[in-house]
Amino acid sequence: MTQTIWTGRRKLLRLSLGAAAATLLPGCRISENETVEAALKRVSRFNDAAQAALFRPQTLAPTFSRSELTLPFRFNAFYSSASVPEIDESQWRFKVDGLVRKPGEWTLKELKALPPQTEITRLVCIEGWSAIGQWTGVPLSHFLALIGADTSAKYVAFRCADGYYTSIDMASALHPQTMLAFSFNGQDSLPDEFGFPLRLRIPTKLGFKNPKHLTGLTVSNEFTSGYWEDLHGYNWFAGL
Ligand SMILES: Nc1nc2c(c(=O)[nH]1)N[C@H]1C(S)=C(S)[C@@H](COP(=O)(O)O)O[C@H]1N2
Ligand SMILES: [Mo]
Repeated sequence: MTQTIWTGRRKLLRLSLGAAAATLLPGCRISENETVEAALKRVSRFNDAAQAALFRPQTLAPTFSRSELTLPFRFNAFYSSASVPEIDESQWRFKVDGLVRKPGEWTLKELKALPPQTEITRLVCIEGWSAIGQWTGVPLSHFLALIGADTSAKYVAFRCADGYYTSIDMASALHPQTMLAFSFNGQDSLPDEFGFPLRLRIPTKLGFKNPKHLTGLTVSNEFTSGYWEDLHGYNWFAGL
């Protein structure tokens, strides 16, 4: 649950809150009936709340110029690049449900017809590497407005064609740089390995919060976690 120590006030504050969670929270003593794992999960959820409280909705992640693009870009998934799903665009739909006034399905063509935004940002993987890329897509805040999402709901959860899943807090979903990306480095579409046909691009969070090959989203007040969060106990908020 402890974050890497970076420079910057927010990061240090976050670290100290994490430490406070471990040592000072009255309810944080591990009882005989609780496994260490369950206790750590509880501390990590406290850390989620601390990060959410410290999140500044208008503070932008750094952006870069075309000359700074990482070429070739780096692939990562819970499988090798040989096993990347091949998705047939004619069959693919993006399904939206949950606390939205207009649940339904979107084709890639419909999504690409929405006013796009382009950003060159850094994707930071928890495994210790980062890469700079250019993504184009529809700002998630705009898309949520279009589907009549209840933006007072707590979470937006995403599901993917390869079984991957994760969810994010609403404040991060509404951040101006958060987008449903459908193109990469100026190409017409996302390359297969980088998430065709649609991925979440959220430069204020770690790479594993950027699901590829999206098939749908759910707006909800119920907490659902994510693939790596469930499997390896990665911190759910995962802010940068
Ligand atoms: N559908 C899906 N999305 C995913 C993953 C995955 O395995 N499946 N891996 C995540 C991880 S851990 C990272 S670091 C980034 C990597 O994205 P990239 O291949 O564009 O570098 O995708 C994220 N999104
Ligand atoms: Mo990652």
